Amino acid sequence: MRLHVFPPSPRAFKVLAVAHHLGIDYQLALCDLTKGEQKSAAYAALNPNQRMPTLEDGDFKLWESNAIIQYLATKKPGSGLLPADERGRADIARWQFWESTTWDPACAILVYERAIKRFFGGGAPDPVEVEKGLQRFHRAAKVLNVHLRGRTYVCCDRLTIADFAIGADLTMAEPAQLPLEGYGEIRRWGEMLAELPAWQRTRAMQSAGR
Ligand SMILES: N[C@@H](CCC(=O)N[C@@H](CS)C(=O)NCC(=O)O)C(=O)O
Repeated sequence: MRLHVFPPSPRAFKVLAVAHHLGIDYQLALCDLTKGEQKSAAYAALNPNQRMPTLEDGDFKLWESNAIIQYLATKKPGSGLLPADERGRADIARWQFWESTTWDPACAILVYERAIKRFFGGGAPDPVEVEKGLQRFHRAAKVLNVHLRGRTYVCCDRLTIADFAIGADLTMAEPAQLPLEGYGEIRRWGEMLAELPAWQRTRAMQSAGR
């Protein structure tokens, strides 16, 4: 299996951390966004969106980080990261969809404006965009914070791919200055995730850029 990723990105983090947690043997294919490698013809043949991450497993190609982590979890059904019961699966799907439609886009505005833009020569953060990001962030964070009250994990009373999906954005909390002060439940849950060996291994790759 090959994982085409740019390790500094939270979307790559999500995929790599799940692969590490499951002990999946993979080959890392660096898709260096700073060099525009996602735009090469070879990469576009794998993922026509010209975005990372992408998984290749033999002749099977899969993009969208949430689909990739579902696929990885199905490889190790005994892990419990994707429980078999229908309500558990629906609950996980709900939170993965929420992550890709609501949480990740909110975090991504702040990540881009405050942490990434300058590396791509985009200049200083745009205050209008930052304000938009903050409003979206608070709206989403309130939902997650209330949900986590009295729960250790997002779904199913156990660690699942939903924790990895949503938690991945917290790895950018510092550089993006995600305003987590008022969200004690999210912070508590994020600290628990940060203790996972797979999380720590992936954080090291994220910092090293590979
Ligand atoms: N919804 C997609 C988002 C993928 C995505 O936007 N990836 C970004 C990096 S985090 C990318 O490859 N950007 C390169 C570009 O837009 O040129 C997923 O979760 O896989």
